[in-house]
Amino acid sequence: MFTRAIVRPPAANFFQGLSTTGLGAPNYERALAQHEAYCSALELCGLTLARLEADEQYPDSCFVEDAAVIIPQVTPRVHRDPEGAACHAVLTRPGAPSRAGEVAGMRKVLADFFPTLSEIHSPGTLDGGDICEAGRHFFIGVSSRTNAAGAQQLAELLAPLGYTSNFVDIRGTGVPPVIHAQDARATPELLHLKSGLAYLGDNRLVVTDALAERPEFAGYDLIRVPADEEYAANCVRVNDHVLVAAGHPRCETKLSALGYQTIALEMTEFQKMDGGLSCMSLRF
Ligand code: CIR
Repeated sequence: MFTRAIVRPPAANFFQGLSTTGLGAPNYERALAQHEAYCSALELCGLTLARLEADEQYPDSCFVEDAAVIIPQVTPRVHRDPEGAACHAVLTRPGAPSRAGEVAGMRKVLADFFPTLSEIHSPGTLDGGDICEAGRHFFIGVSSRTNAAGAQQLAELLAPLGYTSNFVDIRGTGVPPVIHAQDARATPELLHLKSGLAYLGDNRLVVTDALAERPEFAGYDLIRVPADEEYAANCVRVNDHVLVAAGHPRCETKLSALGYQTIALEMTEFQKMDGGLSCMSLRF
């Protein structure tokens, strides 16, 4: 069970963030409204939010997930939160130079919750969006943002905490080189591993077609998102609910049919900036 989440709204210069989608500039007012609805959904799922101030210095800083990785406790030797959430936190070293400075702000916030923080060091780079926890196992995406050194450092932090891990190289992996009406992207490559993958618990992974055949995911029950609903692969299980991007009805229907209570959230403005549901919060 998650009890908390850290969130940060987009700043007025959100449109200056990184984007490969070719979907145009985000509308700021609409982005704020979508972010607020996202926060309300997390609260509905039972989470207490730490709401950070918008930060104009870093136009991508609303994507808080990329600056840290939270590792739930599986052994008794890590910190136990007074409210019962027990985790270990790792500060990342984002692969995009324009985002490197986001970690300093995250360090301050996480210090309120975690007495000690681990971190990824040079030459490693790692974005939280490449890290997919699946029970006692972590999939670590190697991407244009997360390099082999960063992936290796995280694997070495995970092992003594009781987690296995493996690397999933997603460079060159993505949607087929066609422009879908809804999910137009200027590049066929997945930005992050979780752009195409989500773990729902119960040995279930939500995957795009591009990842479905990968040997790393053999042995899991795969929920394949329809080819024209690829963006919805980045859904998030939060306690008794699954957050899913609105406008992907077949994916939502598949999840409902499996018994999940879905909450559909408008994400159009964040999608324009390559962001998905998971990257807008750090949950623990
Ligand atoms: C970036 O390119 O870094 C941002 N515009 C989007 C980051 C999205 N984060 C994520 O998927 N974890």
